[in-house]
Amino acid sequence: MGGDGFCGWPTSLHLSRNKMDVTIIDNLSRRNIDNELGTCSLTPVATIEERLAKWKSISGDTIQHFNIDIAQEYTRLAELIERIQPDTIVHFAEQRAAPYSMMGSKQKRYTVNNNVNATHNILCAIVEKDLDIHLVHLGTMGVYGYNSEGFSISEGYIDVDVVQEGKRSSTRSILHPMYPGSVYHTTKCLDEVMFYFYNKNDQIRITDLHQGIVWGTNTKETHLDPILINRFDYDGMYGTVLNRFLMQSALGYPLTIYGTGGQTRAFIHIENTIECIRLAIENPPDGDRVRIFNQATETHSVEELARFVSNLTGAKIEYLENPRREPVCNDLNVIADSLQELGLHPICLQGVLCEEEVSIARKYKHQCDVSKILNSPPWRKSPVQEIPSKTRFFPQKRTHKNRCNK
Ligand code: NAD
Ligand code: USQ
Repeated sequence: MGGDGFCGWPTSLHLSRNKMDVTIIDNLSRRNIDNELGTCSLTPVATIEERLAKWKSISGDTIQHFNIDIAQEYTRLAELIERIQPDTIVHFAEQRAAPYSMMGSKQKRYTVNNNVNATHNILCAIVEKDLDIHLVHLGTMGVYGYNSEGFSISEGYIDVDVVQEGKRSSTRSILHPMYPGSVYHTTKCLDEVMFYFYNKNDQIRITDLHQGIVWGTNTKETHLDPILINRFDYDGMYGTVLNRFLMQSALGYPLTIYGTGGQTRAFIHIENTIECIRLAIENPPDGDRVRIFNQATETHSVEELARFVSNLTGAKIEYLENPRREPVCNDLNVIADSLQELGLHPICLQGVLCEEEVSIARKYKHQCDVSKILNSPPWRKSPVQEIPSKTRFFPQKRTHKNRCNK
């Protein structure tokens, strides 16, 4: 579901190359949102028909595409799932831009209706058709909020002692508290609650991948032909921070730090994204509870990234008023061991990979509409206030093993 998008397209090719039969369901809404916003990918994205025909001619493998709005067309979705009876459904099909979800009430309502119904319709169809399907969902690190407050963010669950009337009960494992920072991130929290219920009630086997910010463009498979090239979003709605900085340096545009740049986030390269999804499919859970993996390989502050890119390319840095409501800085330590235990080989921030991105951006810079670089909406109508960060420090429990370049 969502196999025409930035993560879904290279994953579809990677799974197909790894001898899996892949079917894409995608209503091409991401392409339509580009039309609505007057934006487009920096790289020239071929039509889905051209993409799939090229893949067949190169690999000999057929990937079928069905244009179904999975949030609105429940019957078509359920019938197709029944017909195909897949072992696994990988679910990317949601509106994924936090800024777009904060544009106005139309986009807020679209994001909630689309994302919540998409996820619920898949769950409902699996139950109605009585199929044993492993659902792999692309969730986000943003469900946790980004402040680890001296602890490391665990993979989905935390152990708590409940104290009532002065008495401490036994330890319980509960879902990590949720602190979404946008309407989009809120829908990912709602997804988590639906997964919890359908796993408990119907024993659906679910893996929820809490993914950090994805960077990079091409993968081994999308490199095979220009028609297979992946999207490169650079605009202020869908472009994510590191890819934006790399594109900005290619254009000679200053690197746009919002606020202080003290916001720390988790990151993962697109090659690692597709590897993680394959590993999750090849190693399905038993279904005792929803399996949650943190899908990230490193953490960096926005300012660190800007300095890294600036040192590499000579780009200037500009500090802008932050359109978002977020703390001026935060401390983020993440546990992300499970996917490495399954065999993930982390790809961390490296000059050579960044230079590859810059050269893609240079090649296609004529496609850039500079007026779309700073089109992010403010999170609130009233002037944005900077939220002070919390300065509570606890002893560190575990350090982030995957952290590099920090
Ligand atoms: P994307 O917007 O490029 O791709 C999503 C795809 O889903 C699009 O092709 C879109 O047309 C399709 N889609 C959306 N709603 C649909 C519907 N109702 N019916 C059918 N198809 C629909 O996004 P992406 O960057 O590929 O992200 C994929 C998933 O990974 C999202 O769920 C996102 O929340 C998650 N994620 C992305 C990132 C990132 O940095 N890109 C990071 C963490 C998590
Ligand atoms: N930022 C800048 N300058 C920019 C763009 C962004 O300083 O030009 C800052 C933002 O203020 C924010 C940080 O960079 O503090 C990250 O912003 P982003 O746009 O790169 O990422 P975000 O909005 O968090 O969303 C992206 C994906 C989303 C995914 C999420 C993972 O679009 O689908 O869920 O990353 S995570 O951040 O871990 O929640």
